Amino acid sequence: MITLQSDIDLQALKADYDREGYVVVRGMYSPEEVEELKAEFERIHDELPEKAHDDGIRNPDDPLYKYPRIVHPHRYSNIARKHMIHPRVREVLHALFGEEPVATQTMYYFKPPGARGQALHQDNLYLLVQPGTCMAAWTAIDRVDRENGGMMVVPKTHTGNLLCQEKADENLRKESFSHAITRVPKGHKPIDVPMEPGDTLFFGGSTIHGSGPNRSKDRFRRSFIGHYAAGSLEKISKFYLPLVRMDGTDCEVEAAAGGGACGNDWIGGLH
Ligand SMILES: O=C(O)CCC(=O)C(=O)O
Repeated sequence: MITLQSDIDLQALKADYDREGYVVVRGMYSPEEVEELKAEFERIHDELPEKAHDDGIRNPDDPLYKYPRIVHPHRYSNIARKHMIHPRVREVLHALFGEEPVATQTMYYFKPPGARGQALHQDNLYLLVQPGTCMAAWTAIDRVDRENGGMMVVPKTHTGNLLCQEKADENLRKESFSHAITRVPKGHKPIDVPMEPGDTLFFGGSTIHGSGPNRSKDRFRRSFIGHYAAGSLEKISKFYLPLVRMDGTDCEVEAAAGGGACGNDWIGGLH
């Protein structure tokens, strides 16, 4: 049982999420918290190059070679862990899941000018949360919009199945570092989600989402991302274990076969 203490209208938020499959909470993280995250990930980038996630990028001229994404920083950074289990994030997730959540993953994307985006996909294809699905809390560290590769979501896809992905062709690979794409179902359309620093976008594990390239000359598109599941989950892909309860303690559930880091090739998902 958690005590609700924020000014967020959780009922309205849940109604929006249930209808659209995503919802944005403005000012979820304070300017000081955003600065703390930014500084911590600059430190990790500068001092702990071994923590870079290997997306197979070997071209030194690729902006993502210089600024690879960071995966699972909550396993060694107290600051990442603290913000993963942020009390306001917990409140919102509790309302959206209808029960106490658990944290499954953190990531940080620097996405410098010129960097490729991540093709449209559904997260639970990788996390394999069962029963139910996962939920992302995607927080803007910079102002994000279409120019610098802000997030896109496809509304009303959250109640759909996990769809087979297609292998990305050469053209798509120029725009996306991930090598597979989920095609937008008939009658649906991706929309941009412009955000200010500290805003958090919540979206479900079936909600189709992704981002285009950062076409700006000089604007990073940094983001801190947490993935979560309802606390009553029974299985998740092994890559995400151990999970973290919202009081900061680790917990284990059964490992589901397959899955892996979002954006990595997952052969089981490629048809
Ligand atoms: O930040 C992005 O461009 C994509 C992030 C994403 O797809 C995710 O967090 O699941």
